[in-house]
Amino acid sequence: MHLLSSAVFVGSLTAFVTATSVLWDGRALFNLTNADLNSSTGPFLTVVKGSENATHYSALLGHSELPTPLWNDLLLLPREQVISISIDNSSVFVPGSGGPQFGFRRTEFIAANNGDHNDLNPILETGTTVFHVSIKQDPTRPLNVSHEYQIVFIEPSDGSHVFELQLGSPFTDPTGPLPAPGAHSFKVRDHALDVLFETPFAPGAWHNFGVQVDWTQRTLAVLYSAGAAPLAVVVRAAPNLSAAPGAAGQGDFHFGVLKLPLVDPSETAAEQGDVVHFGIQEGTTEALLYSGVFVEDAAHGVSLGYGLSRPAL
Ligand SMILES: *[C@@H]1O[C@H](CO)[C@@H](O)[C@H](O)[C@H]1NC(C)=O
Ligand SMILES: *[C@@H]1O[C@H](CO)[C@@H](O)[C@H](O)[C@H]1NC(C)=O
Ligand SMILES: *[C@@H]1O[C@H](CO)[C@@H](O)[C@H](O)[C@H]1NC(C)=O
Ligand SMILES: *[C@@H]1O[C@H](CO)[C@@H](O)[C@H](O)[C@H]1NC(C)=O
Ligand SMILES: *[C@@H]1O[C@H](CO)[C@@H](O)[C@H](O)[C@H]1NC(C)=O
Ligand SMILES: CC(=O)N[C@H]1CO[C@H](CO)[C@@H](O)[C@@H]1O
Repeated sequence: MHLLSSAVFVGSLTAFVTATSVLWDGRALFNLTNADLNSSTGPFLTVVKGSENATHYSALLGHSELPTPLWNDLLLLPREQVISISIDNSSVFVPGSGGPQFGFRRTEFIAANNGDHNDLNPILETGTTVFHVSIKQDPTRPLNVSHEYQIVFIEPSDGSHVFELQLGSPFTDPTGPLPAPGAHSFKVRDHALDVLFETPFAPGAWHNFGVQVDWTQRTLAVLYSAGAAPLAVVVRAAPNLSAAPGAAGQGDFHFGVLKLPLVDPSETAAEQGDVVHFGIQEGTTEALLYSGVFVEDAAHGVSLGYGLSRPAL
């Protein structure tokens, strides 16, 4: 196996091999079905989407696509299905209040146990926990990096994000030159929207992220690797003190495709500042591929892939 000869592997020999503690597992086993997605049975609440059923916007890809290799079983065989999550012009979410979100196009999965996220969130968001996710391009349905995409985030009820993974050109009012510098890169942003880590979204490869949240000290740390390499630390624990402590800082763990609009010069100044309800959307069909989504308790180590782990950061 080529890993044995890689410098990354040699560098991680100081890591220890141990069983870590998975708090919620969103790696879609082969017995999870598209019907389960429709009904939010299993690990995903699938309500953040447009008016069509969940299977219009998402699919479990069975054996047709290989997941990130980091979490394959000991025989190197995949133990999870890739999930495709897409948006089109019908992807207008209507929340419980506030009216249809015509500014956004969005499809997101939320971590849950058979639809129950409220009981799960305090378990995932206490102590020090690590949010793992791997992302790959869907070459047939590319994103439009002239827009901003928020693709992974934890959202407390105030609508802020404890951290987020972002792609594309950050929304600005007025619109700046497009695409913005770094539009083709993933950005891991903290609660204050400062960029902690940036790396290019190269086609054809899985991009593997682990974001460690210390919910008590309110810090963030980031691990990353591309392709088959085990995770490596790219950001040591950095303060994230604008995030609220305690229950007010806890919220749903989302992953998917949330596309922001561009400012529409024909709309009023107030409308131009209201990204949720106004602005320009082309209505194109776009998608991302996900695998390796799970949350673990860092008290038992941070998983790096291939059964390796390291102490919390
Ligand atoms: C899928 O398989 C796992 C592991 O064997 C099991 O725990 C789970 O209950 C199964 N899910 C369904 C929906 O059958
Ligand atoms: C999900 O719902 C859609 C719309 O009702 C339906 O066409 C599709 O067959 C459902 N998929 C499964 C696997 O049940
Ligand atoms: C989604 O699926 C449910 C259950 O199968 C069905 O009652 C409903 O009409 C479907 N909605 C759409 C928009 O297809
Ligand atoms: C996309 O949806 C919006 C809102 O429903 C609608 O106003 C617009 O005409 C649609 N665009 C296309 C290209 O279908
Ligand atoms: C991408 O977005 C820009 C800005 O709105 C738009 O001009 C362009 O036509 C879009 N490209 C596609 C393929 O939709
Ligand atoms: C990296 C970093 O320090 N990020 C932010 C975390 O929260 C503090 C307090 O609000 C901000 O000032 C930092 O910029």
